[in-house]
Amino acid sequence: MTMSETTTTAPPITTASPVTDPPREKLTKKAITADHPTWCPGCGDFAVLASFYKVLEKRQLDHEKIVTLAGIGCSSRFPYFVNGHGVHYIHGRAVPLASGISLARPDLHVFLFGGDGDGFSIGGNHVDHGARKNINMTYFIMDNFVYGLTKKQTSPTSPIGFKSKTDPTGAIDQPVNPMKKLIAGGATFIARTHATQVKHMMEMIERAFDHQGFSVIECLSECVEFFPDVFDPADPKKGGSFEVIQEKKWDNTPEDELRHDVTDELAAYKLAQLPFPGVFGVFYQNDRPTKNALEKKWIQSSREKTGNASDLELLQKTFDRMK
Ligand SMILES: Cc1ncc(C[n+]2csc(CCOP(=O)(O)OP(=O)(O)O)c2C)c(N)n1
Ligand code: SF4
Ligand SMILES: [Mg+2]
Repeated sequence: MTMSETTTTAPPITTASPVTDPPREKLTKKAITADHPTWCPGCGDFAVLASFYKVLEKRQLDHEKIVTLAGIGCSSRFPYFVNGHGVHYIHGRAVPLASGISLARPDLHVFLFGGDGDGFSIGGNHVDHGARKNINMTYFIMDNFVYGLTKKQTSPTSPIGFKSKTDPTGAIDQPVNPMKKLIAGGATFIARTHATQVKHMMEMIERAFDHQGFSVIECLSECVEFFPDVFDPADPKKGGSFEVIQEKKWDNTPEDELRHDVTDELAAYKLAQLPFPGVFGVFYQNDRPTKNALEKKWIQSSREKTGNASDLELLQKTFDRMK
């Protein structure tokens, strides 16, 4: 059949009454839950998953726009347990994957999950670049100070003296300070929480989600199998103290002088220097433009220079140049 024949037999275009979308079903925990989590009983990561479900339920995000991504590790099994778009990707490489998705589909909610090894060891370099480029995503790092999945090797956050399969006589290397690394890297939202503090954890997830840019939360999440009780000093139920950062209210009171200005990079650095277990909450937040926004602007201005040529026309021109 020729083109002209097709045109003559095509049905006329009608201007029928507009189709209205059916009302959305409420996003419930049941709808977001996928496989039963395979973590060890008591693992801190369960609380992170429960908090994430609660935030999704509370915020009623469009189900089809939820994307969960991860590298490799116990914590990185996260996307299996969320009913949505998701990828359990390559160890340490989830930030570049998330960056591509975030830049290509800015309408999606890109959530990234992983461990201390995934984020600060093999993926450390990618975290730095995601941070400096300020690519829009919410990155949740479940820090248990150990490689859990591979059964107890020293991780970049393991404290000096930690005995593991790779350091049977005790770790001797200076650990990474996640807050300092993220501040120096250029992340524009940096927070710290604890898996036993569900309310605080949810608040941090919501604030990170609301921030435009590279938002990271470090969450102390106990590996009950290979590094038990290490986070008790920050768990009031186990005799510790969970000290929350008091943020400035800008209310001109003398008390406010002492409160933390989240836009002050040096003040954030000072908080990050505090000895373990340190403090919890938002260390740093900054409204630097995202790569998503800058790239969008650049694409628009580049397209204007071509007289708003279509993708096909641009491709054709490129091929013509190659002839
Ligand atoms: C390229 C590559 N190197 C090493 C591994 C082995 N490996 C898998 S998970 C992991 C570390 C996981 O530790 P972490 O990211 O802290 O996650 P956790 O299991 O503690 O949640 C390692 C070394 C791998 N899968 N791929
Ligand atoms: S090995 Fe540790 S991190 Fe992995 S599931 Fe078990 S308790 Fe959790
Ligand atoms: Mg770990």
